[in-house]
Amino acid sequence: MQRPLPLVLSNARLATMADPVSGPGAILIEDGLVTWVGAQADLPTAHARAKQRDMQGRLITPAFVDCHTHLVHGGHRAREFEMRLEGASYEELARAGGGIMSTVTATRAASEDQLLTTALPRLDALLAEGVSCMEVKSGYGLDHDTELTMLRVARRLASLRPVRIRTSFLGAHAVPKGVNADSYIDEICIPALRAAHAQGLVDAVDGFCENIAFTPAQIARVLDVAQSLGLPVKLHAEQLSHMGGTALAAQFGALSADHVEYATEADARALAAAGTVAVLLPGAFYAIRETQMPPIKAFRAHGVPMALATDCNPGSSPLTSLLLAMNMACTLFRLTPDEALRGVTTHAARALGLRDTGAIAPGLRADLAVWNVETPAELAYRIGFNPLYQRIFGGQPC
Ligand code: DI6
Ligand code: FE
Repeated sequence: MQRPLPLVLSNARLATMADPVSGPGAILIEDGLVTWVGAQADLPTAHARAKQRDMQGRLITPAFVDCHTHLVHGGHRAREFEMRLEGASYEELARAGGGIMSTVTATRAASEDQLLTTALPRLDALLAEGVSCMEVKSGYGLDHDTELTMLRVARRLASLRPVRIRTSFLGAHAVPKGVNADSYIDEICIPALRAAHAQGLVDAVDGFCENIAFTPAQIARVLDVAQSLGLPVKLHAEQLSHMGGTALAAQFGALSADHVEYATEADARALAAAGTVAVLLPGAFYAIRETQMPPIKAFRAHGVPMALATDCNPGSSPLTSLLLAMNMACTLFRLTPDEALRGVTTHAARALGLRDTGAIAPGLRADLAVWNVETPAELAYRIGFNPLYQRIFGGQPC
């Protein structure tokens, strides 16, 4: 195969998330990687003859990373949306057998191809906003075969679109009806995890530590197995109540603790010490009309990196826009637009354990987003408007 020629993106504004570049900037791309970035005037003359594309002053950021999604699932829950508007709470619906379990029924009933076909428009919506990499969880199968099917579908998405997919096994998402939670963990969840791992389907292991799902002790059994398999872990922690999931995540050196509305100052300290990212999911906060704010000030004070994601799922966050998640994080959680941008780039990559993306720097993948905006803050400021000019994936404009 012919090697693509080196490409220079010139005359751009740059939000690198690494070394700042002021004034018109340039990026040199070779073999899918960024090999030089800096002020236009400093571009080494050796590269001045490479193919140039004038960005006409547009803003270039790292491509976005959506580090928490349940993109693959059967059906929808519009009826539950109506019931919540009539006064039912998310927790009440879950306890009455709706919620996650209703999506489990729909996911089990769908074929592998149907799951793929219905996930694609959601994926396309994210790509249209400059996403280059995303995480996709299982967790709506809760049986051996359907959990593996979901992960296979997630892998197949990356062969159909220019995107990187990281999978998380979320067998410990809900307790199936009529099953004892401990038996479910030992007899279904852990064997399914081992089988999925043996088939190369798992990049990380997740769990839902919550009063409507699993206790820290039950989740710890799954995380022990993950560790023995050499897999990184992450957790849905402190979303609806304080259960100790954040401390557990820190204890396991998790990549991330996600939701964390009910996390405390002590939890923030533990995350900081463990180097665990706090993933904020303002779409879920908004959709279930949560009022408990994640402890943003404590995260800042203790230097906990904050990522932002869509939590795209059919129940608590039917959201397929990272731009809107950024706006919500600023308006609802009082993040600064800079924090929001870092949250969908550098910190999101870190929440997935990826070191080769999430910033624009020599040696990193040339996964970039080119925007028709003047300043980075404009990305978080608009509501429901997509200013993407072009997405660049592994050096290829697409
Ligand atoms: N927390 C969430 O927000 C999603 N899963 C979880 O553990 C929601 C899942 C759903 O409602 O279908
Ligand atoms: Fe989630």
